[in-house]
Amino acid sequence: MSTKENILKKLKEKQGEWASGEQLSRELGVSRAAVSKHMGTLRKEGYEIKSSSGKGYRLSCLPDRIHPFEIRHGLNTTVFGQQEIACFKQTDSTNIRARELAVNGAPEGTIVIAESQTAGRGRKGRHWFSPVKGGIYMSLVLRPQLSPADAPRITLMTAVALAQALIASTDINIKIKWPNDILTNGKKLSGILTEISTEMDMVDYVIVGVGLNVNMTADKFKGELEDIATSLRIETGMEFDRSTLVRTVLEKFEQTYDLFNTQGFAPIIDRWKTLSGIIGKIITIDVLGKIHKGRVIDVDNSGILITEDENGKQHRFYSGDVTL
Ligand code: BT5
Repeated sequence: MSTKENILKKLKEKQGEWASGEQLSRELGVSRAAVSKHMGTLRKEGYEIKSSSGKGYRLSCLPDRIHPFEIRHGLNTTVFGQQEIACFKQTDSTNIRARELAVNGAPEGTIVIAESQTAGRGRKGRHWFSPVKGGIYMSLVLRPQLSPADAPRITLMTAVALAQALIASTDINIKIKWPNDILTNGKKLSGILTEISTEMDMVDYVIVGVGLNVNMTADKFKGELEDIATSLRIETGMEFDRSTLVRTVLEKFEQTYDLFNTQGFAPIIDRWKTLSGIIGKIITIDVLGKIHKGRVIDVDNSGILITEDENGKQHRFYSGDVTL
């Protein structure tokens, strides 16, 4: 832990009470001037720290931004979030940043997070609305032992992890929509964008991008997203601490990924089916503008959606946009 992080830890342990500058400098083995400099840096990062010449320093408010220290504090993982957590105030797309890190050898578990994105991406070049302070825009670097054909499993696995994190954090009804949406009350709360890089016949790295609407109010979605998007705040009337949510998502992700690596895809797809409730439903699926209608009979072990049309003929879909 750096001196700055140690100072923060000590301030937090005081739970809003004063910590004397002299004591901090003695306990951490640094000068009073160094303590004061680190307080300045923490303030710039959004921590509200009061100072008084007689009493020292007091942490009065945590930053309303996602901060690596806040994520790591109490994080119960061994890989995800334990490597670099690169935090941007603004970037084009966290998937692009994560890809750059992966190309340069970043290990599995590396995380990129942004407060806002100027070119947040969905599938097929679509846009992901990523306003400041409202959401979580996060990308994870994975290096799974996987053949490229099995890569769609990662999206379904992430959806299971994300759904479980939301179920653990809220009491709203959470549903997975094939292949990459998390819905509540029929509206989109979260989307997943999985991008892979292959080398020979194996996956080299996978970037899993997660966009989650957290504290946006309804007016933020005016326009084309009005009828299709929602946030945790809209659904619950409550504001959420985004660093805590990120921690829960990383913990559920690691548990699900470990299950996937040790027991294969079968337990994941079973959970996915329970959380999606899509089997047996009549759906329409739009594949590059071509519309199919049918009853879902299964999602197979590669994440492929299988439907049966009114003539009893089966169809297999690798991707597409589903409407129930
Ligand atoms: C997705 O694509 O749902 C994947 C979204 C992944 C976004 C994350 S954010 C972090 C990481 N960095 C990135 O650049 N991307 C990832 P798709 O299924 O194609 O859905 C896109 C569609 O969702 C859009 O065409 C809109 O209709 C809708 N949409 C856009 N922004 C939204 C939002 N904030 N909330 C709900 N729906 C949205």
